[in-house]
Amino acid sequence: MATKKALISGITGQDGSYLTELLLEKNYDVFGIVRVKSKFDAERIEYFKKTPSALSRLHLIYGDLTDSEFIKKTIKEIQPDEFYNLGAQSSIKESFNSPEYTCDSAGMGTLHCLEAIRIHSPRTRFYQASSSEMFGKVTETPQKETTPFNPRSPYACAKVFGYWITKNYREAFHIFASNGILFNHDSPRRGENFVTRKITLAAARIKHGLQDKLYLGNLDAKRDWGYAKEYVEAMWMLLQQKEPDDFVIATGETHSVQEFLESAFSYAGLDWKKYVEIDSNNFRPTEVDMVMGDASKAKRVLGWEPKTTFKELVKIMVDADMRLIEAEAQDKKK
Ligand code: NAP
Ligand code: F7E
Repeated sequence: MATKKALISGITGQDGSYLTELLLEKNYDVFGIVRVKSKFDAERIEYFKKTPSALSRLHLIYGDLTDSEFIKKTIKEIQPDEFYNLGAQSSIKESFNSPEYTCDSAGMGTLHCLEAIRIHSPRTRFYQASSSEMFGKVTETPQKETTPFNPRSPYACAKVFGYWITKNYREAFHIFASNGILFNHDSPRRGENFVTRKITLAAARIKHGLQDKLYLGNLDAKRDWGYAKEYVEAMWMLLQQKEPDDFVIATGETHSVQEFLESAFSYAGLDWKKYVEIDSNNFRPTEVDMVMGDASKAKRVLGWEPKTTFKELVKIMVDADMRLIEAEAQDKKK
């Protein structure tokens, strides 16, 4: 069988790096869209450095989702079997500061991909990185594929557009286009501006005497947190189905930011109350108070279910940041 070609936007992100590993292991040729100014995060490509044969199947293309001509040209040239659209300005807080750019990348960027597929490569299977943030101020719990959307940020509004335009191109043009509605998923590769990583990095730095305080915002918000490495498997599974469809991917548990904080600090041997201060700058104009997903359709149809528990995720992230900060501290001593 010929080697399959996958195109990934957002390859330098948390999910993009795990998905690249998964697809290279499955013998795909992987093409990744990298922003011209972006640095391919060294920490996120350890695997590729250790496996030179995989490196020869990884191709980086410089461009941007907001550039429709670039997306058209890329899809025309590559003719990918699968396209994973993971690129977006993905910070909710930042989306209130840069609403237009957020909508251009996360919303219109999705349309650019679908139009390019429709015109130049209609057999390409398309994965859209939809989000639990679309449920926003939730109208039922747990949230499933039929739960109405009620977005609470420019980011979430853009993702709602991305969701519907994906569904529309599936229905109108018979493109194999599926939405993965993923609830929060984190890992040691999570960006430092997201709350879990901010907490685990702070715990490691405080433990090594490199930080005194951790400034946070709303500790009462609740999220359904899973392990990113497992969530990219679901993305791949979505595109291997007979028919395109939309799936919620979640753990089915919800925990507050404070619970994450307590677990991470106590695992690091610290009392969080001694170090944490609340800074109003970390609050959002409108907040998503609680999400909790029902992934029973994914279990039934895809055979996907989460394996890593909340406590295990906390440990994975704290252990990784302890190693990282320890290595940094050793380097400074040299
Ligand atoms: P992430 O770490 O923030 O990565 C986002 C990626 O998008 C980065 O590679 C970034 O490039 C790229 N990007 C940003 N703007 C772009 C543009 N205009 N053109 C091309 N690429 C652009 O996000 P993630 O956590 O891996 O999430 C992947 C996707 O799933 C995102 O669309 C996110 O919104 C969505 N999602 C995430 C979660 C979650 O809990 N992680 C849950 C649901 C949905 P740079 O490296 O240059 O910044
Ligand atoms: O916030 C609260 C904050 O920024 C989680 C993205 O991947 O998942 C992510 O969005 C909660 C919020 O993630 C701080 O108010 C308190 O209630 O880690 P976060 P998010 O907003 O849930 C969804 C599913 C996506 O789709 C997004 O792309 O934590 N919080 N104090 C804080 N949050 C941050 N960032 N920083 C704080 O200091």
